[in-house]
Amino acid sequence: MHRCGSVAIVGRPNVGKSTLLNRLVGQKLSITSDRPQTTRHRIVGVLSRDDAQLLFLDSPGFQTRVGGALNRVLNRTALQVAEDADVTLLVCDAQSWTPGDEAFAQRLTRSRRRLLVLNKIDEVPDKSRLLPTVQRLQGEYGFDEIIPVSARTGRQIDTLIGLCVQRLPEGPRLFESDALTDRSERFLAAEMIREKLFRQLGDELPYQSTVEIERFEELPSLRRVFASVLVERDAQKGIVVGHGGERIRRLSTDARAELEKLFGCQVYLELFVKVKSGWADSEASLRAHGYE
Ligand SMILES: Nc1nc2c(ncn2[C@@H]2O[C@H](COP(=O)(O)OP(=O)(O)OP(=O)(O)O)[C@@H](O)[C@H]2O)c(=O)[nH]1
Ligand SMILES: [Mg+2]
Repeated sequence: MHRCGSVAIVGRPNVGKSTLLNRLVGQKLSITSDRPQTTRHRIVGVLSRDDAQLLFLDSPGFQTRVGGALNRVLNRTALQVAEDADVTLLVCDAQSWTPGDEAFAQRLTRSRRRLLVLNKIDEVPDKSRLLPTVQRLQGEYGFDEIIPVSARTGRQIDTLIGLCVQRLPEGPRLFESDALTDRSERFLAAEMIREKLFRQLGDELPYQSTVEIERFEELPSLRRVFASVLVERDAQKGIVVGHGGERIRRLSTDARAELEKLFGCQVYLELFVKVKSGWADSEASLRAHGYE
């Protein structure tokens, strides 16, 4: 028998959803950082085994603290991912169940086969401390299963995969068995550059900064990538460029290394910084920039 289906990975920002996706498929596909809402798009990670094909769906962190069009679109994507999937993994931080987790869990009533994933157990020295939380949440929300894992170390990841497989419908695979994702190299390139931007600039970076690929050339053993970092105001341009261009050079070097690993070939990368204000102010404009 062969099973195939989708597994949504949802939860509030920063709990480790994207790190978990990467661990589940064994390949860095989705970008990660300490900044909330690092993930902005639904992204599929494919795991093919002899008995099953799992389509893991990473999603933006759900939060109601920040307003605006971008946040609205991100929250909608998160809810949609959770509703459409065969199995839903609600991820939280094993250290604490917060009002943010609570708010999101209450909106998941329509999702099928909900499992609660307590992530980051590598940070919990005394695992027995988790027990009361597990019992309370089980009682309140009736999760199918509650499973503690560490996306960082890989602890319990195989068990989690097993629990997902059991819950998938029977069916043939939907992707080739060597496929990794539904996203193009061009999309992944923009994402990896955005990851370096988020990681290196941290709180200095305005919420709405993004990366756009201007040109992407695929040659036999080389990719040529021309990309722009979009910022809202002139003053922010300087922050990204850095003193004597030092920052943007480092961004470019780090992003290029990441892309060479991902594509398995040489990458030529040219990065620019552009001021484009208001691109994230309306849902129409967000759609034009690839947001669903
Ligand atoms: N110690 C520890 N840290 C983790 C683990 N998983 C993720 N992290 C860290 O938690 C931070 C957030 O991880 P992400 O995977 O980007 O979290 P996310 O839920 O995808 O965040 P958003 O996309 O912003 O919603 C990063 O600094 C990760 O390295 C884990 O199992 N253990
Ligand atoms: Mg993420």
